[in-house]
This record gives sequence, structure tokens and C-alpha cells, in this order.
Amino acid sequence: MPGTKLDHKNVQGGKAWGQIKGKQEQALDDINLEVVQNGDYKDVEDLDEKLETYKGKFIEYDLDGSGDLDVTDVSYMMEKLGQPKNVLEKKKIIAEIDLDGSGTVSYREFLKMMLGNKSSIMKIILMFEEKNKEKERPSGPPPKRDLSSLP
Ligand SMILES: [Ca+2]
Repeated sequence: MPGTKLDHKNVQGGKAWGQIKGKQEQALDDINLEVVQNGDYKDVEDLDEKLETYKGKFIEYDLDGSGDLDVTDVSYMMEKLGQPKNVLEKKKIIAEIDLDGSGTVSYREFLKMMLGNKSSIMKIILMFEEKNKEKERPSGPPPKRDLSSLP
């Protein structure tokens, strides 16, 4: 039916939006549970905690609640993280983690990226953000993000 892909600008914060986000969270919870149960990542430290964090991130960036991160979602993510990219760069970022070639990043693909050993631009940027957050900043504006300062 038309209109299932909602415009987040109009509905975010509304009741319909809350329902979409609730459903979305449920779906991601199911995938998290499956990941824990199938044991692929049993060697990952604090797996439950990490899955919870990644779920939150995915929901935050999946603006329309479609269950996939598309170019628009990745644009928003990169801008929010202070790493604006052009369309080609965004497509490249997605292609690195888009295992089934759909042109979008599903939650399973997102988890594979975050939990796997393979490096990718999105992973580096997200990990960098996480590191930045951990640092305590009692006052003043946050320091300008700079990818060249990564280890
Ligand atoms: Ca995909």
C-alpha cells in the first residue's frame, strides 16, 4: 500500500511513528536473539550489550523505519557524525557492507559489519564516534572530528 514509507519529517514524534519504531525494535530484537542463539559471535565480549547498542544505532539512522539503511539514511548518518559525503562516496560506503547487493544495508548486514573483523568506512566512522562519546567533555563545544586522528 502506498504511504508505508513514511516521511520522517512529518511523522517523527507522532503516534504512527511511535508504532513503526516499536515494530522495528521488535524485529531487531528478534534478530539479536537469533544472533546470540546461533553462536556465531560467542567469542565477542559483551555481545548482549553490543547488540543492544547496535540496535539503537540502527534505529536512530533508519529514518523511515524501512528496516534497511539506504543512501538517504547513510547521508543523514554521515552528516550527523560530521562526515558529509557525496553520492558516490555514500554508495561506496554502502557497497562495502551490502552483502546481498540490494543497495541498502539490512540490520543483519549492519551486525556483520560491526561484529566482524572486516574494516569498512562506516564501521570506522561509527567506532570513532563511540570513542569520542566515551571521552569526558565537561564543558565547551565538542572537538572537531578528524578521521586522520584515528589510530
Ligand atoms: Ca543489503
